[in-house]
Amino acid sequence: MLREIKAIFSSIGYRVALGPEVEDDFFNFQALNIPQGHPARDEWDTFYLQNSDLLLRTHTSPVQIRYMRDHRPPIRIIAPGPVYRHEATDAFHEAQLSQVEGLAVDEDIRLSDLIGTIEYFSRSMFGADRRIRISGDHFPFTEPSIGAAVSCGICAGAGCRSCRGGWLEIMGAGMVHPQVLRNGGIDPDRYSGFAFGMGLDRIAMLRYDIADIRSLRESDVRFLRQFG
Ligand code: 2U9
Repeated sequence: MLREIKAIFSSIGYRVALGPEVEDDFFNFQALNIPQGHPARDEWDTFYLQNSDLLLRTHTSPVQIRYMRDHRPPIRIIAPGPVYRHEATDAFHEAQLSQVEGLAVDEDIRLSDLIGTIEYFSRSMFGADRRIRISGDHFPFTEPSIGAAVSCGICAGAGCRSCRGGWLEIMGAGMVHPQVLRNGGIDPDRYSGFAFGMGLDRIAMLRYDIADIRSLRESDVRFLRQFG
């Protein structure tokens, strides 16, 4: 999955950026408009290292904060890697998951650029016959924030047993909040940017019709054989 996602984004000028899995409070939370004591922290509960300011990152966004501090725009990067959540395991959730986030910062970047990028990604990943649906959402680090869904490959958006409403959520995204740009050392009066995030497991589940996320890590040969 990651190899394909990298190929799709590298075809439109993105580079891969990596960073530490053990992060500090500033890069994982504060720089992303999630101050200490803010209720938004409940959504990204994680594992904390004792007697320190360190934690297991809950998203790869800190990689992009670090990248902005080290590079001048134009910026086009994807940041893949493992992230962690303090979460009970079920058919859709695991305490460790793989994420891919993306960031583009330049002069005159706007929401239509983000939507075009999502459409290009979705057509490349799921096929040119699939449509995308954009809706409003909320994240502390983007304003405005959106959710993107792809039309169901089985019923083409009409609604069926496998998708329920006809649409399957593929990612969250939005325009980078001006304060988050500032936290990355970038002047929001000159530059703007968009960011997006997706769970690799979820993309794999949609692409290969996998019903239970745990199948991806069980190493059951009966499951693995379908991938050749
Ligand atoms: C910077 C600024 C903004 C990244 C974003 C999302 C929306 C999002 C989730 C999708 C499924 C995580 O794996 S998931 O649970 N992500 O909805 N992520 S915008 O925003 C950024 C990143 C970096 C500097």
